[in-house]
Amino acid sequence: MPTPVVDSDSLRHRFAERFGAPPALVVRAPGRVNLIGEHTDYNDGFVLPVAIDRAVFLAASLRDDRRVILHALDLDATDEFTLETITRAEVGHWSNYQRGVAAVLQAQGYDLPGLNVAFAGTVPVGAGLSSSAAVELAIAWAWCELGELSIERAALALACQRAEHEYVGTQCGIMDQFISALGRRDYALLIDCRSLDYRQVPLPGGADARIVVCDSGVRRELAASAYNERRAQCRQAVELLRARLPGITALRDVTVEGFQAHAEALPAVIRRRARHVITENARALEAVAALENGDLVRFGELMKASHRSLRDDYQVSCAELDTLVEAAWAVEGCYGSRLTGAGFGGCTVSLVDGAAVEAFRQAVSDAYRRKHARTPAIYVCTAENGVGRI
Ligand code: NG1
Repeated sequence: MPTPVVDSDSLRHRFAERFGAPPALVVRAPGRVNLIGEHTDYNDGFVLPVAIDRAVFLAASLRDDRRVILHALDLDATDEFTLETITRAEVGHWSNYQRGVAAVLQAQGYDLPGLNVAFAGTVPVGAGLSSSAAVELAIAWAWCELGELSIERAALALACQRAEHEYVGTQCGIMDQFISALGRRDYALLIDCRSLDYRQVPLPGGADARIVVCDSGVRRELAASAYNERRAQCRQAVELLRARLPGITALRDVTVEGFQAHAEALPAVIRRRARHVITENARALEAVAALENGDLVRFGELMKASHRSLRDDYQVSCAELDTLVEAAWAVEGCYGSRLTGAGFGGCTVSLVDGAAVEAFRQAVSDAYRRKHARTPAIYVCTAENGVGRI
């Protein structure tokens, strides 16, 4: 394996080794963790992600032709394409992210220069911390700066989402690209996934509470098919509820009270799926109010309720995630904990008093080792700015 690149100095050095001169710029694009609002984005609902201090770092300089030379340092792999006619690499190839971003920006009328690029990252791949969006935003930002393009951050996020739909083939929501573009140090981002309105929500200081991510190490084989099945069940719930609640177009439009009045119209499984989404939207909004009032205890309770709902109603948890979450709940100084991302593996997110972090790390690791004979990777995260030059 190549030596990992973990900071911008080593990246500059590796770029110069590769291309014979230092880069013109280095870009950092963060991964993310979602604090609450799970499986709500594709139901036009609310999410509350944070950009974290694990990121993709990308070094670039201009070329005087229209080629794009890409070096993926973590993979020790090189690829290139021409901006004259952008083609897709084979399905699953890492360069489809950069190809897709280039193709979408050019289709939007932007004139892109050729680039030499080297990149590496500290976002674990496939853990649900959104390394894909970080890769997209990093290259998009390099084109903005070196090509002197003036594109608003929200528009850049939308272009990257389109690249992922059209070039990578993942029908993702807008949460990941939005937070990688619009994150702000010490803030979470409330996103209305229907209107795309957003609001920065201040987080408590690090001594008061830390965001701790625990990676179960379980990769999410089941996730893709189950994810599509959940999406279909949500659409079915909307169809059935529309007979009683004319005018609704997504579960976002149904209040908790409206749901309770009409829940019996739904078959049992669909009812549980809908109940998760509808109550999760309410929890996400209440969680924002709790943060704004400095009420971390209430915020933590809402995280716990979110996990129970994901486990029992949406049925996207697994034994490993439940172990991590229940061990976290038992730690004094842990406000709350829940699975984050699509589920079936990946990570949990916890809010932990700054003074309790070491005890938390110990207790959760011990419980996980006892029950599943493996050690979870634990990241104590800070909330960071969105994509930008460093
Ligand atoms: P993760 O599991 O973090 O990739 C997925 C979706 C999100 C959202 C969550 C569930 C992709 C790329 N992302 O996140 O848009 O729907 O599940 O809240 O599919």
